[in-house]
Amino acid sequence: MQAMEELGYFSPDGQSCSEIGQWVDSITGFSSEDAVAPLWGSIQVIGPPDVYPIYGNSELTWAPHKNSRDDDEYIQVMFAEPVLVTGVDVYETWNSGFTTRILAFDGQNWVTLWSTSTPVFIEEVRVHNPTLEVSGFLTREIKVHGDCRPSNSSIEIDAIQLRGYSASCGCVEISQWAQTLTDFSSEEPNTLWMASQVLGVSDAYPSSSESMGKAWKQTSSNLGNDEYIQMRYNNHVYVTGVDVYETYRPGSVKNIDAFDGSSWVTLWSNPTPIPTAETAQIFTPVLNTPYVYTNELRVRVDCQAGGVTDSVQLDAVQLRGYSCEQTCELLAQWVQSVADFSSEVSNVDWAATKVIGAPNVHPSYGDLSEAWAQSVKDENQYIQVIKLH
Ligand SMILES: [Ca+2]
Ligand SMILES: [Ca+2]
Repeated sequence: MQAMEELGYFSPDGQSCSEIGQWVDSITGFSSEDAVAPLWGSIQVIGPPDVYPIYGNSELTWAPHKNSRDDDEYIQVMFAEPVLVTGVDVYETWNSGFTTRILAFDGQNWVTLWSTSTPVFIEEVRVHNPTLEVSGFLTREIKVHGDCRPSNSSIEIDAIQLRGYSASCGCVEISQWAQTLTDFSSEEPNTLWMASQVLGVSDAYPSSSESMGKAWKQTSSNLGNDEYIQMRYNNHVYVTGVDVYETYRPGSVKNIDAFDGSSWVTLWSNPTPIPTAETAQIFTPVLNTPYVYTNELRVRVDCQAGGVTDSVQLDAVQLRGYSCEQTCELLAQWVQSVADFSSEVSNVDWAATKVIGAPNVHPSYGDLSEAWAQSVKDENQYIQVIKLH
């Protein structure tokens, strides 16, 4: 029997949460990189450490260009999943001690998690994981700044780990309907089938026969294999899902793309879609690339799918994900009840039930009856507790 259950964090719906660690997934920027990159290039920080715990000059690390070894070199990295950040580990493997700032992108701004004005020179490997000044907000992008002056030489980072709790632990997924059109390939001249019919809450599904005036339809005189509609939403989110309300020729969607602020990223694709026999469906594919931070989607459809040329009708497109503007909160809990214990002084004073709820002895120290104490003084005393969830 386990003596004591660890006090953990919980999501609003009671899901138990534990901290997860991720290695770098991709590079989004850097001040400079070595002249012989990819050796000593920025991509060398992708993935788990491959130099650490060895201390020494290695081409399997990122190093700034030798003509640019100044006081403010940086590397900017992306991780696969946004987390409620709790820690960052910088693997310094040559001329260590150089890290001056660690920042995280919160969806709108770069937030300083930690900084120092006094970098040092340490001639041994260092995993730099300082206590953060700010933590607990949603991020998947980190920037690490270093100063080459303490060693007056190259600085080298082998890997970077982002630690934190999954967004699902503290945040509530939000759903949104499209607000504005930003582009489309064609629309039926008849105003009842205009592209704008895809905006707003679904008003045709599950009917396919009543979509007129409620769904987007392409120009019937020129139906291509890559028709598209592009729309914007009110809130930026880390995408977790897209629901396409198809009300005629469902199964014709070939791509769902998201604009990440600089380029279009494919969330899901199927180059050869086959329309189904269904007359209407809500298409919710498992995304190949989730968590893109976006407020703009593009849905591409194949009007020649399955060897038949016909228009496709889309009623609405819902975007789901985690928003940085919402409140995300990790809940810690006090014990709700006691399931078992080895012994107690009495069932009143020093009872096992005294561990229930918030502390009422702490910060005092002493032999006080509002705490659990044992009647048997041996080497194997325990208490087993139950939390709210
Ligand atoms: Ca490396
Ligand atoms: Ca509609």
